[in-house]
Amino acid sequence: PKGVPSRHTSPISTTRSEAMTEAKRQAAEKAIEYVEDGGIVGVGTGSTVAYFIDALARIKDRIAGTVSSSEQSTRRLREHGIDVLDLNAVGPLGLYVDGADECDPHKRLIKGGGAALTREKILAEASVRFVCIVDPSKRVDVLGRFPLPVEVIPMARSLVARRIQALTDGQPVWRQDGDGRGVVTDNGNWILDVHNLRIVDPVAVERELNQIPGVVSVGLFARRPADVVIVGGEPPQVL
Ligand code: ABF
Repeated sequence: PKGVPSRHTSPISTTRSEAMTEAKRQAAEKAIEYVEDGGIVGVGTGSTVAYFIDALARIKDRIAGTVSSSEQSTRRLREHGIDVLDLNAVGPLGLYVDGADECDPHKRLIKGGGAALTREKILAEASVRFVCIVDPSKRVDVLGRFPLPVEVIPMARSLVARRIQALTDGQPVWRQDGDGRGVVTDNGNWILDVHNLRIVDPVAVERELNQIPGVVSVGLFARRPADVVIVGGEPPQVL
């Protein structure tokens, strides 16, 4: 009957989250084009990267292995029978693929929503080409609406929080789980999420916060931004 949407309703009727999920998958699939035969692929963390890992599994015989940014990604890679190697054994990476929480027009990122920022930043530093895969909701003009994750040595949590309040307009909040315990990273550290920042100079803020004793890493990828940003969609947009 006219006007009554059938079961196969048009894309317009999908919910926003379904559209974002589809966009994550589209971006992840597009990133496979950057995988070189015989290469070792750096693999990030998060739900968008999970789609990339699943796509990588289809071509795992074409690569020499991966280096992982988290125990979470390592588990998923190994479930697919994909080799996970030690960064110290492989040297520079030709390609690193990872998600982000926010991406500005200069390909500078906020990352760390998945608590894996430190190893992600190590792999980004080790890679020749960092390809960031995002859904459209991650694109912003100015970084900071997403609270900026900062990994800290547990004993220094309060000191670092005070220094951040002195240095910025931000409000640092200790990331805790449902039981009120601090979320512990793969490196055994805690995380402060800094709210209410408007980061117009991400390189300067990254440098300033990195200096504070007790800070392990800052979830700003600005000194070393992404090289390529793939935004999911039909077709995916390559920036
Ligand atoms: C990881 O994945 C984090 O750095 C980033 O916060 C998160 C993005 O999550 P998702 O892809 O699930 O949106 O890279």
